[in-house]
Amino acid sequence: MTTATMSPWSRDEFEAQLRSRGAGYHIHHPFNVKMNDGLLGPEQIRGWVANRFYYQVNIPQKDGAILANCPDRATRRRWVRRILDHDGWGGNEGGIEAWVRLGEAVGLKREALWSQRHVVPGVRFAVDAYVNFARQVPWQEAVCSSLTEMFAPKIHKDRLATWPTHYPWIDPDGLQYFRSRISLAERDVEHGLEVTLGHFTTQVQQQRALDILQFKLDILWAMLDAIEKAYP
Ligand code: AHQ
Repeated sequence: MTTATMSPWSRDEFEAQLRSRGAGYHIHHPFNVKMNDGLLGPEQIRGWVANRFYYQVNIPQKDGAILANCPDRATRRRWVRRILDHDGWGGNEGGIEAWVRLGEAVGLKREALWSQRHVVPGVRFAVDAYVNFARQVPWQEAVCSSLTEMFAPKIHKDRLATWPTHYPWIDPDGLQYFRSRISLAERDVEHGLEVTLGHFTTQVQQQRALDILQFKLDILWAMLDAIEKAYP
């Protein structure tokens, strides 16, 4: 039996298949395990924050690429919230500013983050691959790639639970970004799953969705590989 001749999974089974890929999520990366176990020093934490800032500031451009490729007004009305969540709007400073506050809490200057001088090549390549993917593929495929956030609430909760104990030198106010993402990730995943489960309906398409999710898992994993190597 080839994939082309197999019958597609039901929506529930397809979602279960997507969620099973959580085994490869960067929560399991040795660098993240060390982080949660309190085994990282200040330089390693600062290196991670400065490099992840490059990911954070690129998310709005990734989401803007999805909007640009999406002809459906109802989808765009929902998806646009992601840009505002990061860039902020009105009195809400947004997630990028919250990440700058995280940077200051771990001892990085605002200018050091925005200069991007700490960003290592492997992180830059992985993040740029994500933004370019979103620009070039059908918008539903880019939506599918955001589903690594199915596994994000746990990783944020782990940081909130472990950093105050393991890294008492970090001002707890700096952890606000992690607090803010838990409900936003859950909201985002609800929409992302709705699009993905509705769009990828044949077995071949469902396999494509799993391959897309694996591509994004590899992006997150490769970022930590590069950070781990740069900050031994
Ligand atoms: O802070 C994160 C974030 O805003 C997003 C947006 C989303 C996407 O569109 O791909 N993914 C994502 C993620 C964020 N934080 C990561 C972390 O480990 O703190 C997790 C990451 C994700 O799971 O994709």
